[in-house]
Amino acid sequence: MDARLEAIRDTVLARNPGEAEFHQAVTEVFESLGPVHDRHPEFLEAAILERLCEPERQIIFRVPWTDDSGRVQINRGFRVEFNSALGPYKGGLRFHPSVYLGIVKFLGFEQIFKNALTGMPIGGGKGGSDFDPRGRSDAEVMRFCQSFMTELYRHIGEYTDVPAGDIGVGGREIGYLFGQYKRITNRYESGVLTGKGISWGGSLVRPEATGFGTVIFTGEMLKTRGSSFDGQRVVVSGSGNVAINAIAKAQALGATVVACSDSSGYIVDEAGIDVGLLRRIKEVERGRLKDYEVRRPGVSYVDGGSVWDVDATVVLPCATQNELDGDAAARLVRNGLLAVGEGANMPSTREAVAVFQEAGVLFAPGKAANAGGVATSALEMQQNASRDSWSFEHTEQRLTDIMVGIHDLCAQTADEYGEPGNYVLGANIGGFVKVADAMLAQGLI
Ligand code: NDP
Ligand code: 2IT
Repeated sequence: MDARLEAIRDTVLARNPGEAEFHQAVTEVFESLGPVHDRHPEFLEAAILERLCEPERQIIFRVPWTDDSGRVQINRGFRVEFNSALGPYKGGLRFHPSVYLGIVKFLGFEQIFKNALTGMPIGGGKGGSDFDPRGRSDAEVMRFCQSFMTELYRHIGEYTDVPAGDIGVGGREIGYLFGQYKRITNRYESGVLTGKGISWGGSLVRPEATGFGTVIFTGEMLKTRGSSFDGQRVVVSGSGNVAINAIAKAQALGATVVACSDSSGYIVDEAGIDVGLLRRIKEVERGRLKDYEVRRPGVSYVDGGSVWDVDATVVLPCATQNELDGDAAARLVRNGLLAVGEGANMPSTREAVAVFQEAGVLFAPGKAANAGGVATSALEMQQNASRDSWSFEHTEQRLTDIMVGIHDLCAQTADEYGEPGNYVLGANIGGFVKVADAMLAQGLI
């Protein structure tokens, strides 16, 4: 890392002790930014990096609620409003027992650059709670969401901060959150949340957008090597919103997705995953992946273990951070891997990224490859602002154009900085320059 940036990075780490994921995300971005600071010494003089690493506002709050047996439960809520140089804070809410400030800050930090790459007018933010929705009834989830929003409402708004979903937060949770916001504020303010239901202000394609976008971006990378998804053998991790829609799109483009996972294990379905069945189990029944094996002959379910033990030419990690390490990367490379598209945020460890890049594998970092979700959230905000709703075809075309645009920006930026094919460098510099320019123009913010 550039020595000037390393000194700033070390200060950031010391000021934010115990936040391992935030440290990792900052380090990974700083590793790309030396050459930009050679060209733009004004960014250093204006302390852009120091400012970028300090969130504009961090909110931590108590979320008390009552479970179905009448017992009082207490969770912790977070919203980190990281950067508003390009637009209102924008980013999802994650409900998962692992959530703490370091996770929310890593996600919020990544979101700044991701949102900049989309070219849409959105700043970066993220939030969530250590609430675990697994095994909770709809009524419990509703009471939790109502309590969460009873504090959050005063910090958000269509021009201020616009949350959406992430792990553990989908259409059901956004519905409960929106209902409570409307009730407290007495405003039908559609643009305050995205990922809404289609009959009450949501956008077509938003549920599919992250997974579809990841496949579109990865397809553009494959095209640079004269290849495509057609005929690829694909492994996807996770079996949630992003994973399911990535599987659907990859197979629509002619690939065979042979495996996917949840936190308990993985399935191998050599015939290609039956997306209809997977959707029914995960989205309708809220079941586990193990249920898939019972319903489809010839499928094997592996309890525990790593889905990265299954060979593939393309892998799409779509579960969570640091789920693919250096050893798994080396194994995949030995067995003929061509490309990686990160649907999740920071799923590959820094060691894994190094293995992929050294082997010449096409590697799309999450902040570029999974930006289709937030980009379509921005399209949802556009439809809300104009009280309009667009067709599936029109919205999907907009998503495709945005993903191709992000791919080309990353590729061109990598070329411009003398590292053709380095999408990590392209994404980090491409996103950073937009935010840094806006911060310079807006004075000391
Ligand atoms: P979901 O909650 O719909 O699905 C998450 C999936 O990942 C589940 O299969 C879950 O398994 C698995 N998973 C979660 N945590 C772990 C863990 N600690 N270890 C192993 N598996 C785990 O979330 P999404 O699909 O929305 O999100 C997946 C990833 O994509 C996240 O990294 C998220 O930040 C990122 N992302 C999401 C966007 C969106 O629009 N939703 C946009 C951009 C990125 P289990 O059910 O067993 O917990
Ligand atoms: O990580 C992400 O980009 C998301 N979870 C989606 C955020 C959004 O505001 O749609």
